[in-house]
Amino acid sequence: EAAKAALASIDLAGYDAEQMRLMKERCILVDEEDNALGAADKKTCHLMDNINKGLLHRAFSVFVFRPSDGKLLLQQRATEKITFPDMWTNTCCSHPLDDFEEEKVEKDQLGVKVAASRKLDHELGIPQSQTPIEEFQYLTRIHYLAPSTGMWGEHEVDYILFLTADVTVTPNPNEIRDHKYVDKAELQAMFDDSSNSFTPWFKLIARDFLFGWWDTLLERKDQKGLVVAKSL
Ligand code: DMA
Ligand code: MN
Repeated sequence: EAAKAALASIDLAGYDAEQMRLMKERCILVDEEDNALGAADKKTCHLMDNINKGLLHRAFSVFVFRPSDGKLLLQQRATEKITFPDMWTNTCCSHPLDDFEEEKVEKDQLGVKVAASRKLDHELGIPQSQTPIEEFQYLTRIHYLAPSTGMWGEHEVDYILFLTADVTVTPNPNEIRDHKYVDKAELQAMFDDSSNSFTPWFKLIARDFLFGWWDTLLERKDQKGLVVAKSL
């Protein structure tokens, strides 16, 4: 693994072609208060050399819950992913892009919600008709930094979004290796099994927020399904 990482650092051609193509996407650069500062390509944003100099970008982490039983949809990242391959994580993460005007809108966190709907379709094949923008619930933002392997890492202001919806999953194998629904106890059992690896942001969000919110989510079950209070 160390040899692979060392080789990767001198040979970008060793990466998956589709994932390298996606490195040309343009992320939104922000300061620590999440003020937009401009844009830079995804590759530039995810190199530890630049992160160590303070480069920070905007991202989202979406958590999809099934209305019937409140279970959370997890994904295992594909081996092809350049950052954090093969790790289990929340339903979907990515970045609102500077490439799309509507993903730059900050009012009501519209930009990240539009990006979340786009990426739930791209990664999990969930039709966008099943993820209406107005159904996403914004919880909070977290600022975090985490190195991956080799020269890569994350440094983001990450918007946490919840969506309670029945969704049809058709995985994109270039993005995800596996997926499953878990309740709180099943997720805890996965964390306790040392053969599983998890993304650093998912561990952080689970520990600091998710386990607490999950109870509130279940208490608020009504005829429409599970609803998260705006005030959480
Ligand atoms: C990036 O996720 C966003 C967070 C919150 C870590 P990602 O690496 O899955 O992005 P993408 O799917 O665009 O490669
Ligand atoms: Mn990122």
